[in-house]
Amino acid sequence: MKKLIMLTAFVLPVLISACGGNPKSTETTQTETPAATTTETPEATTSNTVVITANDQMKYDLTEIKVKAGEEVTLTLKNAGTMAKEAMGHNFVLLAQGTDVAAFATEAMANKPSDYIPTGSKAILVHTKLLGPGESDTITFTVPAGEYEFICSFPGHYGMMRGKVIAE
Ligand SMILES: [Cu+2]
Repeated sequence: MKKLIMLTAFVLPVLISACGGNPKSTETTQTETPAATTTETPEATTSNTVVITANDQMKYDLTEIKVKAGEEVTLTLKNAGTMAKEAMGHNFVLLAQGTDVAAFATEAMANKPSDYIPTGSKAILVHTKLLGPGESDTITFTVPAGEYEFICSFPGHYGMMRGKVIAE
Protein backbone atom coordinates (compact mmCIF):
# COMPACT_ATOMS: atom_id res chain seq x y z
CA MET A 1 0.00 0.00 0.00
CA LYS A 2 2.78 2.38 0.97
CA LYS A 3 4.73 1.40 -2.13
CA LEU A 4 1.76 2.12 -4.33
CA ILE A 5 1.39 5.62 -2.92
CA MET A 6 5.10 6.32 -3.32
CA LEU A 7 4.99 5.08 -6.88
CA THR A 8 2.06 7.35 -7.69
CA ALA A 9 3.85 10.26 -6.08
CA PHE A 10 6.90 9.73 -8.21
CA VAL A 11 5.27 8.76 -11.43
CA LEU A 12 2.67 11.50 -11.52
CA PRO A 13 5.01 14.53 -11.68
CA VAL A 14 7.12 12.73 -14.25
CA LEU A 15 4.08 12.15 -16.39
CA ILE A 16 2.91 15.72 -15.90
CA SER A 17 6.27 17.25 -16.75
CA ALA A 18 6.59 14.86 -19.65
CA CYS A 19 3.36 16.25 -20.96
CA GLY A 20 4.72 19.75 -20.52
CA GLY A 21 2.63 20.41 -17.43
CA ASN A 22 3.41 23.08 -14.85
CA PRO A 23 6.48 21.95 -12.81
CA LYS A 24 4.92 23.59 -9.73
CA SER A 25 2.50 20.70 -9.59
CA THR A 26 5.24 18.62 -7.94
CA GLU A 27 4.58 20.52 -4.70
CA THR A 28 1.19 18.95 -4.40
CA THR A 29 2.45 15.41 -4.89
CA GLN A 30 3.98 14.99 -1.41
CA THR A 31 1.28 12.61 -0.37
CA GLU A 32 1.22 12.12 3.42
CA THR A 33 1.15 8.49 4.37
CA PRO A 34 -1.12 7.89 7.36
CA ALA A 35 0.73 7.00 10.58
CA ALA A 36 -1.75 4.23 11.29
CA THR A 37 0.95 1.59 11.00
CA THR A 38 2.82 2.76 14.10
CA THR A 39 1.36 1.17 17.21
CA GLU A 40 3.15 2.41 20.34
CA THR A 41 3.36 0.20 23.43
CA PRO A 42 2.00 2.01 26.52
CA GLU A 43 4.66 2.92 29.11
CA ALA A 44 2.95 1.36 32.13
CA THR A 45 2.44 -2.34 31.72
CA THR A 46 -0.93 -3.87 32.35
CA SER A 47 -0.69 -7.33 33.82
CA ASN A 48 -3.05 -9.54 35.75
CA THR A 49 -0.17 -11.29 37.49
CA VAL A 50 1.12 -8.90 40.12
CA VAL A 51 3.90 -9.22 42.67
CA ILE A 52 4.12 -6.45 45.23
CA THR A 53 6.70 -6.21 47.98
CA ALA A 54 6.50 -4.57 51.40
CA ASN A 55 9.51 -3.76 53.56
CA ASP A 56 10.73 -2.57 56.98
CA GLN A 57 10.73 1.02 55.70
CA MET A 58 6.94 0.79 55.68
CA LYS A 59 6.78 0.92 51.90
CA TYR A 60 5.30 -1.04 49.04
CA ASP A 61 7.46 -1.22 45.93
CA LEU A 62 4.37 -0.43 43.80
CA THR A 63 1.93 2.41 44.29
CA GLU A 64 0.12 1.96 41.00
CA ILE A 65 -1.02 -1.40 39.69
CA LYS A 66 -2.63 -1.60 36.26
CA VAL A 67 -4.81 -4.59 35.51
CA LYS A 68 -7.35 -5.67 32.94
CA ALA A 69 -10.89 -5.02 34.06
CA GLY A 70 -13.21 -8.00 34.34
CA GLU A 71 -10.39 -10.53 34.27
CA GLU A 72 -9.01 -12.44 37.21
CA VAL A 73 -5.96 -10.88 38.84
CA THR A 74 -3.45 -12.97 40.78
CA LEU A 75 -1.64 -10.82 43.29
CA THR A 76 1.20 -11.89 45.55
CA LEU A 77 2.33 -9.79 48.47
CA LYS A 78 5.82 -10.44 49.78
CA ASN A 79 7.17 -9.10 53.04
CA ALA A 80 10.84 -8.50 52.29
CA GLY A 81 11.54 -7.14 55.76
CA THR A 82 13.21 -8.74 58.75
CA MET A 83 11.35 -7.06 61.61
CA ALA A 84 8.89 -9.04 63.70
CA LYS A 85 5.32 -9.30 62.52
CA GLU A 86 4.05 -7.70 65.75
CA ALA A 87 6.12 -4.59 65.06
CA MET A 88 6.18 -4.42 61.26
CA GLY A 89 3.54 -6.73 59.83
CA HIS A 90 2.12 -5.98 56.39
CA ASN A 91 -0.95 -6.87 54.42
CA PHE A 92 -2.67 -5.72 51.25
CA VAL A 93 -6.27 -4.60 51.57
CA LEU A 94 -8.14 -3.60 48.42
CA LEU A 95 -10.92 -1.16 49.20
CA ALA A 96 -14.26 -0.57 47.54
CA GLN A 97 -14.62 2.68 45.62
CA GLY A 98 -15.68 5.59 47.78
CA THR A 99 -14.21 4.18 50.99
CA ASP A 100 -13.09 6.74 53.56
CA VAL A 101 -9.55 5.40 53.91
CA ALA A 102 -8.76 7.16 57.19
CA ALA A 103 -11.98 5.96 58.77
CA PHE A 104 -11.39 2.43 57.54
CA ALA A 105 -7.82 2.41 58.87
CA THR A 106 -9.05 3.54 62.27
CA GLU A 107 -11.65 0.77 62.29
CA ALA A 108 -9.01 -1.77 61.22
CA MET A 109 -6.67 -0.71 64.03
CA ALA A 110 -9.25 -1.83 66.57
CA ASN A 111 -9.28 -5.34 65.12
CA LYS A 112 -5.99 -6.76 66.40
CA PRO A 113 -7.41 -10.28 67.05
CA SER A 114 -8.28 -10.59 63.34
CA ASP A 115 -4.92 -9.15 62.21
CA TYR A 116 -6.39 -5.69 61.67
CA ILE A 117 -9.08 -6.88 59.29
CA PRO A 118 -12.55 -5.69 60.32
CA THR A 119 -14.28 -8.93 59.44
CA GLY A 120 -17.37 -8.47 57.31
CA SER A 121 -16.55 -4.88 56.38
CA LYS A 122 -18.18 -3.95 53.08
CA ALA A 123 -15.23 -1.67 52.38
CA ILE A 124 -12.97 -4.67 51.80
CA LEU A 125 -12.97 -6.14 48.30
CA VAL A 126 -10.17 -8.58 49.03
CA HIS A 127 -7.17 -8.82 51.35
CA THR A 128 -4.07 -10.87 52.03
CA LYS A 129 -3.03 -12.29 55.37
CA LEU A 130 -0.92 -10.17 57.68
CA LEU A 131 2.65 -11.15 56.84
CA GLY A 132 5.70 -11.47 59.02
CA PRO A 133 9.27 -11.23 57.70
CA GLY A 134 9.96 -13.38 54.63
CA GLU A 135 6.34 -14.44 54.30
CA SER A 136 4.11 -14.12 51.25
CA ASP A 137 0.48 -14.58 50.39
CA THR A 138 -1.34 -14.84 47.07
CA ILE A 139 -4.90 -13.71 46.43
CA THR A 140 -7.10 -13.53 43.35
CA PHE A 141 -9.76 -10.99 42.50
CA THR A 142 -11.69 -9.57 39.56
CA VAL A 143 -12.76 -5.94 39.38
CA PRO A 144 -14.78 -3.87 36.92
CA ALA A 145 -13.08 -0.90 35.23
CA GLY A 146 -12.18 1.85 37.65
CA GLU A 147 -9.71 2.91 40.32
CA TYR A 148 -9.47 1.21 43.69
CA GLU A 149 -7.33 2.20 46.65
CA PHE A 150 -5.26 -0.34 48.52
CA ILE A 151 -3.62 0.01 51.91
CA CYS A 152 -1.75 -1.88 54.57
CA SER A 153 -4.10 -1.96 57.55
CA PHE A 154 -1.39 -2.54 60.18
CA PRO A 155 -1.70 0.32 62.70
CA GLY A 156 -0.03 3.48 61.47
CA HIS A 157 0.97 2.10 58.07
CA TYR A 158 -1.70 3.33 55.68
CA GLY A 159 -0.27 6.85 55.54
CA MET A 160 2.78 5.51 53.72
CA MET A 161 1.54 2.16 52.53
CA ARG A 162 -1.18 2.92 50.05
CA GLY A 163 -1.68 2.94 46.30
CA LYS A 164 -4.13 2.41 43.50
CA VAL A 165 -5.27 -0.49 41.42
CA ILE A 166 -6.32 0.83 38.05
CA ALA A 167 -8.51 -1.56 36.09
CA GLU A 168 -9.06 -0.73 32.43
CU1 LIG B 1 2.41 -2.44 56.63
